[in-house]
Amino acid sequence: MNISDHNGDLLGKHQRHLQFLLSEISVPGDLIQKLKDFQIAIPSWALGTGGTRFGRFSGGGEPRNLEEKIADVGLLHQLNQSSGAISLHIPWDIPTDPSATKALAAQHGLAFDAVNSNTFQDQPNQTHSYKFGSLQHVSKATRKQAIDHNIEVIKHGISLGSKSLTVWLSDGSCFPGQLNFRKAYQRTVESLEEIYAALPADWQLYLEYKAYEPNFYSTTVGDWGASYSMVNKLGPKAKTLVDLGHHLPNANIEQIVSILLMEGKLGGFHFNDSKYGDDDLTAGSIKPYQLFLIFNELVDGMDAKGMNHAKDVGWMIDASHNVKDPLEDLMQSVEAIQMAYAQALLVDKHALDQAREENDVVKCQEILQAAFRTDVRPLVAQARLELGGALDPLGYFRASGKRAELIKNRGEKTVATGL
Ligand code: PSV
Ligand code: MN
Repeated sequence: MNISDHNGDLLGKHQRHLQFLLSEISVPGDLIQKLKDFQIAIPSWALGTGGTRFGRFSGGGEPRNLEEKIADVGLLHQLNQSSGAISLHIPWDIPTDPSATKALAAQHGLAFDAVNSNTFQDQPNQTHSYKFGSLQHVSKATRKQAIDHNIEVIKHGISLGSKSLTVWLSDGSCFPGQLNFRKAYQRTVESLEEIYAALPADWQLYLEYKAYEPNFYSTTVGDWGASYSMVNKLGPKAKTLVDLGHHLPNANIEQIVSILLMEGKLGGFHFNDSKYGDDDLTAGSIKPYQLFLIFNELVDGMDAKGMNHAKDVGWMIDASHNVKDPLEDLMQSVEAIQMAYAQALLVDKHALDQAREENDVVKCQEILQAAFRTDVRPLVAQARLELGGALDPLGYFRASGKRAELIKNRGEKTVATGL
C-alpha cells in the first residue's frame, strides 16, 4: 500500500472535518503555510528503544548504524513532511565518509541539524576521565581534552553542512563542599570561550542547561540564568537551549522562553514531556496545555522581534521511550508539537492584548483556552497532505507493515536484560 492510496481512503472524512473547522472558527490565511514551513529535527539517538538503569526492552528492527538511522528519519519525513533534519551526537555517530553520509541524507530530503558534543561519558582510549567534570575540571589537561573534542565535533558538523553546536554539560558536583562554584563557573566560561573561537562565522553555539542528573547536588550550567550569563559573555553566536525536561518541578517554562526571546538569546529547543524529572516522554503526552502556553510565548515573542518561526530557532525533539515503537513515538511527538503551534497561531492576540490592558483575567483565560481547545488536527493533516505526506502517518505506518519490514531486514528484537 502506498501513501496516496491510504490518503485516498481517508480523504472524504478529512475534507468534512476541515470544512467544519473552517466554518466554525476564523483561521489566519497563512496558518497552513506556517505549518508547512515548520520543521522539527530528529536526534539520531531517538531511533532505538531507550531504557532505564534497570533494563532495556528493545523492539525489533532498530537501526544498527548511522545509515539506517538516516533511513528511519527519512521514512518519518516521508510520512509527515516535517522531520527534514537529523541531529548527530559525537562520538555516538561518527560519519566515516561525510560526503557519502551527506548524499544519503539528501536522498531522503534531510539536512543536518545541530551537532552535539559528548563530554559526559568517558570513551575508550581517552586519556583523562570526565568523572569530575569536563569544561569545569580542575585539571587543565582534562579541560583541554574536552575543548578539543568540541572543536572536533564542529569539524564533523562542517563536513555535513550543520550550522550549530549544542553543548550539554553534566558537569557539577554530587556532594556539598566538593566544588568551588565560582571556579567551576569561571573555568567553564574560559573553556567555552576557546570552543566559541573555533566556530565558523555562520555557526551558533547552543548552551543547554539542566537542573540535575547525573550530578545531584549542583550542576554548573543548572538553569537558564547560568546558561544566559555564560552565552552573554561568549558573544552573539552563543545562545541558550531550552530542553523541556531540564527544569525543576513546576518551573514556568513559558516565562523563561519569553524572556530569553526578548533578550535575543533563545537559540535552540529540545521537545519532550515529563511527569517527574527528565523523563524524555513523548511531547505533549503529559502536559499538552503547557506545550501550548510555551508555543503561545514563542509565537508572540518571535513576532515581536520579526523572527521567522521556522528558521530563527533550532527546533528539535529530545526524547527516548522505553515501551513504544521509536518511530511511532516520534510521529506522536511531531504531531503534538504541530498542534501546539497551530493552536498558538489561533490565539486572538488583539483581543488578548485588550483584555490584559483591562485586567480582565477571566477573558484572558477564555481567549487562550478557546485556542487550546480547538481541535486543530484537520489543519495539521491538511499541511501534511499539501506537502505530499500521509494524512494519518501513524495509521499508514501500521497498515503498511513498515515495522515488520524493518524487522525482516534488520533483525528481531533482542532479549531484554535487567540488572
Ligand atoms: C541531556 O539530558 C540531554 O538532554 C542532552 O541534550 C544530551 O545531548 C541528550 O540529552 C542525550 O543524552
Ligand atoms: Mn536535551
